[in-house]
Amino acid sequence: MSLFKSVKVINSGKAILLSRKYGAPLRYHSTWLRDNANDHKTRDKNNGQRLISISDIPINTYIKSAFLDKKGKNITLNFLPKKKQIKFSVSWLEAHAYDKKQNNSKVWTHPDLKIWSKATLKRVPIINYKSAKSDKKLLLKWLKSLHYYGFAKITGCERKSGTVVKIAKLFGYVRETNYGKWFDVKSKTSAVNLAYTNLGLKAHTDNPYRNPVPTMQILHCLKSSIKGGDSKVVDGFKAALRLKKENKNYFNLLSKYCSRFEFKGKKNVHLKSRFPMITLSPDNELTAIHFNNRSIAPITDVPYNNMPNYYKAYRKFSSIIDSSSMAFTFKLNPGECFILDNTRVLHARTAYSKTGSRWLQGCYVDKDGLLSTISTL
Ligand code: NM2
Ligand code: OGA
Ligand code: ZN
Repeated sequence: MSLFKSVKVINSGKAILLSRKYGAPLRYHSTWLRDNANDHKTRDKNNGQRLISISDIPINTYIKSAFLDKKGKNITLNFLPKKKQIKFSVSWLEAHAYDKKQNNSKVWTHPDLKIWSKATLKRVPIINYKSAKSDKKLLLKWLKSLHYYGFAKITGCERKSGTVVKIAKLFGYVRETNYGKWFDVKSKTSAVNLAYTNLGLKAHTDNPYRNPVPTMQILHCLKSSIKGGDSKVVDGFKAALRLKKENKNYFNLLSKYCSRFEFKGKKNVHLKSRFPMITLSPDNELTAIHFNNRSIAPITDVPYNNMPNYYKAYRKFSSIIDSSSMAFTFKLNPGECFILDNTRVLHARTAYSKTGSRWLQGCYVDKDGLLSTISTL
């Protein structure tokens, strides 16, 4: 039985009205409908890409007549002045409806994001490397959790150099940077980056001095026989929401004004960027956190009168991020790795002893690959 009752041409052919058995009727404009035709003259039959452009659609496009088939599943539309017949499945139209109250659910990130703190992160999404390779269903479930929590672990990885690239290939493509396709995180003398020492690193997002920033990071442990070097992750969105709740003015300052970030490598590397520490979409949804005390450059985008309060806001945000109620703490053992959404989840490590050895390998991957893998698995 059909859930669609009728289709009617309205507004002198400038739109149609689709009546449904359940839910309010839906309207669609003639130009929108013409643009979204799915015939072989509008879209290539091999790759589905659009063959027409907006200039191919007459400005005065209108619908002369509209019919719903007997089963109530498809409609046929006749367009003029450029004669054209287009069929739509009503379920496709319903899935792409825009004639509705714009709800406030997340559209930039994902409505199912799980915002967490130490107390609410019940279980870390975890998978065994072998199962991730062999069980597509398990892999999909884990990748979705990685997306929703912005953090996940893998156990049972090979303790071999370069394994981090194989891990990246589970869901995406390595993003090469000045640090290489992948990099060793080891204590070195005259290190180009503080990450390559045995110092502690406060919670940070990686490479905020790069635009675009790498959106995911993988860190894989090969050796760990030192004292210290414990790992910590913090949900930056949770921290931003806490700041908003505790001091709206501080939240506004950190999202309105850009901070500056900079990194100078040994040769041929000088990266600079500007981002708000708390980045919002034009419709005020949290989309990214940029936070890294080691790479903040002189901040010059805040007007003189606001600078004292901006620094108070920065201090407050930093203290929320560092508060023990926020962090999930763990020890990364050889053969384990963790993956982060670097636009959201901050990571930290405690300082470690000079005796013993510690060897991690890391690489960057972009999140679009993760989302595409989730969509297609
Ligand atoms: N490393 C590990 O963003 C940063 O500077 C953190 C990045 C050197 C690639 C360290
Ligand atoms: C890094 C980093 C953490 C660690 O390399 O970016 O944050 O545990 N390392 O060494
Ligand atoms: Zn880092």
